Amino acid sequence: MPATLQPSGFQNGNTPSRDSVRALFDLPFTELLFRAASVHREHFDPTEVQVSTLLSVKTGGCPEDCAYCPQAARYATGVKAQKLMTTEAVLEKAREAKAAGASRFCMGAAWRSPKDRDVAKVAEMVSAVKALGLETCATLGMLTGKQADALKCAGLDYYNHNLDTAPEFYGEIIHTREFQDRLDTLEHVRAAGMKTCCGGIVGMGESRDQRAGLLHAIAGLPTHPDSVPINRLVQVPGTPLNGTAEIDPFEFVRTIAVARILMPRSMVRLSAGRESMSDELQALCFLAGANSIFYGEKLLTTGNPDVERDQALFVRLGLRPMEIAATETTPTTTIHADVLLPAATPARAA
Ligand code: SAM
Ligand code: DTB
Ligand code: SF4
Repeated sequence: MPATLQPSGFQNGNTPSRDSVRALFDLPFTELLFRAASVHREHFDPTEVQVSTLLSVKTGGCPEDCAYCPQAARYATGVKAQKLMTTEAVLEKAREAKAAGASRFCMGAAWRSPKDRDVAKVAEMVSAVKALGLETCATLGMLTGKQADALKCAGLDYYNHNLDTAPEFYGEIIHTREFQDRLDTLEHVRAAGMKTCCGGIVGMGESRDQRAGLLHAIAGLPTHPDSVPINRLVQVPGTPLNGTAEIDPFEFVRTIAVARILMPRSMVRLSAGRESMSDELQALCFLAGANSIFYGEKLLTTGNPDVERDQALFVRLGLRPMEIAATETTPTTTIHADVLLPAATPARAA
């Protein structure tokens, strides 16, 4: 059976060629979706969606030039720079997220790379959030090996660092750090024993071949990332990518489906861009194998669907928030999905 026809997705160390990844993209839409949905069911309960909350703990003023990003200091986007939050202020937000039913709390900072003293402060936040019984995730830019070790010691479960786009398109989007720098940070995170969260952005004017190149690069990492966020570009006035032609929604769903097939055991996160997606498009993404979202009205600086809309969507689609696996946190702190939705919600419209 040719590689592209494997029914069970691809396992770690069995990365298909880039041509095979492209061939998956080129399948008839319904065929691709059927295969992705089948792979999804082999590894997950397709009615469960993991729910993370995101908080910008240090906003704006970033020296990098990522062409999509509202937080780059060089673009006039109206984002007001804010220094690193205090641990107490972060804890307050984490408590709210837990009460709203989130199982993972992700802290983002607009840094190229944190200073050691910044890492010490974030480490304190991580320990405090972890003590609430939440899984912890951070995205702080490039890390040295020692910084990764310090965060791991503090209890950081996941580190998010994206490849963002295909290696050959990368130079059109970011000039202030190399693709290889990203691979190096991911290596430090793996070596420290943390779980990796690594994905990218689509809708930046890349070709289908380049979307295949992004997923080929992510799936070809030494181990598949535990989480794979697929962001649809949020266009922000003032950034160079504002005004880019929007990606065809079916093409976006294809990207989710191919990610699911290539990385069958990873959490595939329907990440930035949901606010402007219809419920029908999101439903197709869940069918294609997405099983994680950011929940709450804000991402880092841009909008996300409001909580009521997401709750209604879960009810309409019969989806349930995934609980933290028993091994991920202390037994007394397992989050129950009922906080987010009424326990016996029927899978039909009200
Ligand atoms: N500064 C750190 C870094 O770049 O690694 C962490 C924060 S950065 C905002 C995290 C990720 O958010 C980026 O790698 C990118 O994939 C995503 N992102 C940023 N702006 C976005 C936008 N306008 N639309 C979609 N995704 C975006
Ligand atoms: C990721 O891949 N997407 C999230 C998270 N990792 C940190 C960030 C999305 C940011 C969208 C733009 C903003 O809100 O500033
Ligand atoms: Fe800075 Fe991260 Fe935004 Fe790039 S994506 S400009 S590194 S905050």
